[in-house]
Amino acid sequence: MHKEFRAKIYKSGKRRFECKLEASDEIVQAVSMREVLKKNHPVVGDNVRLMLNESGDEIQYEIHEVIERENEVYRRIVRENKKKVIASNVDCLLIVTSISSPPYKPYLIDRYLLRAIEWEIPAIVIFNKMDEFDDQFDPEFERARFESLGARSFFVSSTKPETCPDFNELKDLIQNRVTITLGQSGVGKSKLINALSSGKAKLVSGDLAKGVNKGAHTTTWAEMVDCGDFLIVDSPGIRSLSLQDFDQNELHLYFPDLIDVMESCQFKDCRHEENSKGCAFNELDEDKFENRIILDRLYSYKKIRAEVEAIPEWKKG
Ligand SMILES: Nc1nc2c(ncn2[C@@H]2O[C@H](COP(=O)(O)OP(=O)(O)OP(=O)(O)O)[C@@H](O)[C@H]2O)c(=O)[nH]1
Ligand SMILES: [Mg+2]
Ligand SMILES: [Zn+2]
Repeated sequence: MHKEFRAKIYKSGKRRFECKLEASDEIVQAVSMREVLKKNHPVVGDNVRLMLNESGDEIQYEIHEVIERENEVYRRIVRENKKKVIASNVDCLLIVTSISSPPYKPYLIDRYLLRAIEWEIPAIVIFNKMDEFDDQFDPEFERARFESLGARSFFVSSTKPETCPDFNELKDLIQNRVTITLGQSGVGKSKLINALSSGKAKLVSGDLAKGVNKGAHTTTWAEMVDCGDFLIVDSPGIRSLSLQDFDQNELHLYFPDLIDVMESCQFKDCRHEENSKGCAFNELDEDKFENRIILDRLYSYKKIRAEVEAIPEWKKG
């Protein structure tokens, strides 16, 4: 006899999956039918149809179908030239960065924000480790950089959340939603989830590798963390975020904050290089705060453009 259930994937493995049953909130282990694995390997966040197979002595839950995904959070594996889905059906991305160590990398955040636009998932930038703040870091500038793109940002300390006014506001914002933390190893993704969950989650976090200011890749699998009123997917640190599949002719569409200046440039097919006299970007008054942001973002755009231009067409698939 077969009984049917709806469930959500909390942890995904090669063939075994941890799922939460929709009707009872019970966590169960399930195996996936081979046809399902071939078509769409289930990932964290997937809603699935399970059957309880009670034939013979064995009683087991089997995944018979992955319900169509609303969205996918993925990265490109350069070596294999394919995409690897990390999670699905998320309402919001928490792009986490540290302002101390590992050092803050604005251009890496820009890359995540490109994907956020592509996936059509709202993104929030989390500046973590504010307890280690020094004036090398300019919060006002960095926040404004992402604001012009429509991404909100929060300044927090995951080790001392009670000291940051932004913390409760962030918590309010993610109520009743499914979010995912993304970012380099060691920026404090797991620690942040523990802090946001008010003690419900006890994820392991790891010290930075000695002397090199790099994370130790403590989290190795994505997993759904139940924080009571909201769900957060903790994900493993990503070393670098490949954008090799982007089309160089469409890249500007992912920089909505630059479009106005780009369109006002009098030169057709302008590459907005520093030495092109009369280019709209070179006419900007650099003393103005907002122009400094635009020029910094232009720098980021040109860096990524050079990178995608160097990728042969056949590798973009
Ligand atoms: N000072 C300070 N340290 C922090 C903060 N948040 C995290 N850390 C420390 O940073 C280190 C890395 O934290 P994790 O939570 O493991 O970082 P992660 O992003 O989950 O790293 P991976 O799982 O490797 O991707 C740990 O030693 C944490 O205690 C913070 O707000 N302030
Ligand atoms: Mg972690
Ligand atoms: Zn120009």
